[in-house]
Amino acid sequence: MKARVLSGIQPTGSPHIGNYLGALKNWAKIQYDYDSIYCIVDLHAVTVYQQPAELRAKIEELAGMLLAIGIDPLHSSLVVQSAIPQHAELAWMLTCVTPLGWLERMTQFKAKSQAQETIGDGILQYPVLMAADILLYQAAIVPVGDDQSQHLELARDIAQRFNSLYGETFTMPATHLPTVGARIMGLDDPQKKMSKSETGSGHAVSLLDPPAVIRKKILRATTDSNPAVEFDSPAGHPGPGVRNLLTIFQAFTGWSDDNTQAHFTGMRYGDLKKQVAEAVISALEPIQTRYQEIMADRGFIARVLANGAERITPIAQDTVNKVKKAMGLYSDS
Ligand code: AQP
Repeated sequence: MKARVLSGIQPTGSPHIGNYLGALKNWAKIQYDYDSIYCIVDLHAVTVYQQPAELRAKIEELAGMLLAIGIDPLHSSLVVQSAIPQHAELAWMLTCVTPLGWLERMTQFKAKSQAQETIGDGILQYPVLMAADILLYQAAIVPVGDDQSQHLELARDIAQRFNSLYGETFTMPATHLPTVGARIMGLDDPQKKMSKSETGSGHAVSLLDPPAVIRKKILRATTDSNPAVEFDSPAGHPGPGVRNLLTIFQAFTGWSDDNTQAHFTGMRYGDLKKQVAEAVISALEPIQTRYQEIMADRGFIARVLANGAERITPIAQDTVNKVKKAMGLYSDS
């Protein structure tokens, strides 16, 4: 039997090259080697207010995008989190075994709670729901970007705590990061990770940006005062902005470190940016074409999501039954 993979993406904003290089590209790559479940995590999205009609539209668009980047519904189950009530059910049971201090320590919680005046309980509970997503399917491998590493550690801690309180119930999930591109930084600020919720127009390259917009965003990317690319210089070059551009280039082209260094050493930043932009444009072009084709058949997307949910609901129910039994909760199954 193949090991199970699970990962998720929020239907917020517009998916960007950070999402693609950190997670989605890996999803498509490993789907044939594992029993794969990919989830549009709309319950996570509503931890921050979402305009309802917009959220509804984004769920379908994101499903279209996941198919366009190569998720194959004959091999992977593509589902929407809220269509499978067992996610929320298990999240509650896991909440009850999770110490509050573990959640308050999460970097994402600290950052998000500082940014808002009133903070919803959902932001605090976010990683417990994520643990439920993973443990519900007894996933062994979770391909994510590096920003999710801390949440994955917490999912393992929660699983361990549950197992030690109530007996072996959950598979321990391992984090799977890409070798290049695990953390793509914002083009406007290379100290911040590229994120869908950042609204600055020069922050992220969306997977649907037309070539002219991609060129403009990358040509304006923040670099440093050096005129040209240097590696391992005493002054600390390449700086974070240039390093980010080189990472984007390598992740899209698959070039090795040696080839990249040999090719770019001494190149002026303007020329580096032009080459990075062209690499991004040519990688995104086939994805954008497929996306337009897929979005012309909304019935197909609905069928893929319904089939995915039908295929994996028995696995989710089986875990919930086990958990209820282990905890002594009432269950007639
Ligand atoms: N910058 C990134 N570099 C590499 N991987 C990334 N991921 C996200 N940003 C980067 C990975 O993409 C998957 C989906 O994550 P998400 O839906 O949480 O995306 P986001 O862009 O982080 O979305 P938001 O809405 O803007 O969230 P916040 O506000 O939390 O940043 C994950 O595997 C993630 O690791």
